[in-house]
This record gives sequence, structure tokens and C-alpha cells, in this order.
Amino acid sequence: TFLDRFIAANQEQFPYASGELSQLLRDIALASKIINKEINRAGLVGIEGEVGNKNVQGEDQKMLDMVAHIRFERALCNGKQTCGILSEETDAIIDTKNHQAKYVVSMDPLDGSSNIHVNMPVGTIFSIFRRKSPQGTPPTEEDFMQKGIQQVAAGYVIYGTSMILVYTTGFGVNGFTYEPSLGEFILSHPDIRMRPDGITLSVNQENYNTFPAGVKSYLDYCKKERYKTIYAGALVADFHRNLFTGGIYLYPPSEKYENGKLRLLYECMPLAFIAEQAGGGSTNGQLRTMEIQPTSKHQRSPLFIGSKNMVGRVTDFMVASK
Ligand code: AHM
Ligand code: MG
Repeated sequence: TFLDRFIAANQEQFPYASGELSQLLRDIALASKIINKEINRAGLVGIEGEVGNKNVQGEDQKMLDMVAHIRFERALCNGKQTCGILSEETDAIIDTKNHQAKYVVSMDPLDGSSNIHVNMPVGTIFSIFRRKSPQGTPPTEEDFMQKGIQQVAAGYVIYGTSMILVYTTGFGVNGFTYEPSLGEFILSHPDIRMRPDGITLSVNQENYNTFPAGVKSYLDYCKKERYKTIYAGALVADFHRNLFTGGIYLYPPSEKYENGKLRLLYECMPLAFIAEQAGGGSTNGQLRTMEIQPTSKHQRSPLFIGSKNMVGRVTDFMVASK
């Protein structure tokens, strides 16, 4: 099944189905195809850059973040279904001038971009809400200050060995693999379910010394149980792996990042929606990620996400240590 057909066939599942959300998802898919192309090409540039000048490499990465951002912005503006965009790459919300549109999109256009110059996977993460402000007016910050449980759809694209788009509209999770010769996404992973348990642990232990006591004891427990640590350094890639094999990804608070590093609106929330829809879980160590009330656009949140029992266990460890 092609993505377009799948979206059309499932349109009646959308709360206010009238084709707009379907179009919006297609716009995102289109932008991701373009970005995939840019990233493939950047690989070549990166390899050359490595031999030469480090600064150029740094600029390259930043450039790609911006390229991805611009591609999405354009696709969403042209698609006309989005009135506002919140992106990791710009501080203010973007008014697409489509004031009649019903939806707003939060996104991290290129997650894990430091992976680019070493040819490791990167991703895009997105979250879609219905606006709160009236149709016909410009988007407001309020439109974005909604809890995860209000998301209409969320997903990610992983630019890896192949490009895969995974999304949910609250009726399970489906994954589509890009077939370059056809230029189409094809349903390759229908109804993805996450195992309740796993042995993969994805965490950067650099800040172990200043992690909360509960996290430290959980990590000690994982060591004792001989869990294996796999960390790609790109949230999308680590999450994707754990989604299929069972596992947990953590980015706890530490001295360096007192609220963790990841952004609530366009990193934690969308992946939490997917995790839950696949039977997994996500918390900030206390609260369900989906129930956190955002208070600012780029706010950070600790993240404990993955197989349900693993997330339950680390959360228990944290509560017990309080
Ligand atoms: P980015 O959005 O600037 O790429 O930062 C988010 C990334 C995540 O993809 C990844 O999991 C994390 O930062 C890695 O951070 P660290 O290097 O501190 O482990
Ligand atoms: Mg990111």
C-alpha cells in the first residue's frame, strides 16, 4: 500500500475528517523526500569536509539544519493546511499566512544533525495540533501550548539505511519505507507494537555523576542485569531501534541540563504519542509526558521513553529515591 492511499483509506478515523489532515501528512512526506535527497548529497560534502577544514564542517551541519527547516516551512506553507509552525531552528512561531488553516505543526526538522558528518542516521520529528485561536486569524503561542494528549497526529522520519516514515493519528502506529525508484512511501511496518520489555539501554552516561539518585540506581540495576547500551546520539535513531527491538531511551536531568536536553514540544511529545500508541510508555521521571502542560515554546523536559515495563521500572526507581 502506498502512503497516499493508506492516508486516504484511513481518513474517516480523523476527528474532523475533511481531507485537510490527510493533505498535511502528504506535505510532510513530500518535504522529507526532498530533505532525504539533500542529506544524501551532504554525505559527499561531509566526507570532503573532513579532510579539510573543521569550521566548514560545522557550518555544513548548521546549513543542513536550516535547509531541512526551510524545506518543511515551504511544504507546509504551500500545502495550506498549517497556520503556524514552531521549529527548533527559529525562536518565534512562523505565521504561514494560511489563516484559514486548522492546524499547527511543531517540529525538529533535523534531529541529531551532528551525525551527518559521520554518515550516521538523522531524523525529523513532528507533532500536529488543532489550533486554539479562531480560524481566519494569525496563529498564537497558545495554539502550541497544548498537552501531548491533544495531539491529532505525530510522527518522525528516519534518514537511515533507508528512509522510513512512522506516524500515528491515535489509531496505532504504522511505518512506511521509501522506495526511491518509485518516489513513494510504501507501508512496510503495519501496526507496530513495542515489546513490554527489552534489554537495550540508550543513554549518554557522560553526566552520570549528577543524574538523580533514582536514575543512577536504575542504571546500576541495568548493569547488573547485563543490559546492552546502544546509543546512536540521534533520538530518532535510538527511539526507532528500541521501538522494534524493545528498549528504553533516557535523557535525565543533570547538573549540565537541569531539565534534560530534549525539547518537550517537538522531541518528547510526538515520540511519546507514538510510544504509547505502540504499547510503550514515556514519562519525565514522574509524569506521563503526554500530560505535561507546556508553558513555553522551546522548553526542555527529561525523557524516559520506550518499552512499557522498562519505563515503569525507571520511574519506580525515581519515585522510590525521593
Ligand atoms: P539536536 O536536536 O540539536 O540534534 O539535539 C538532540 C539530540 C538528540 O537527537 C540526541 O538523542 C541527543 O541530542 C544527544 O545528546 P548528547 O550528545 O548530549 O547525548
Ligand atoms: Mg533534536
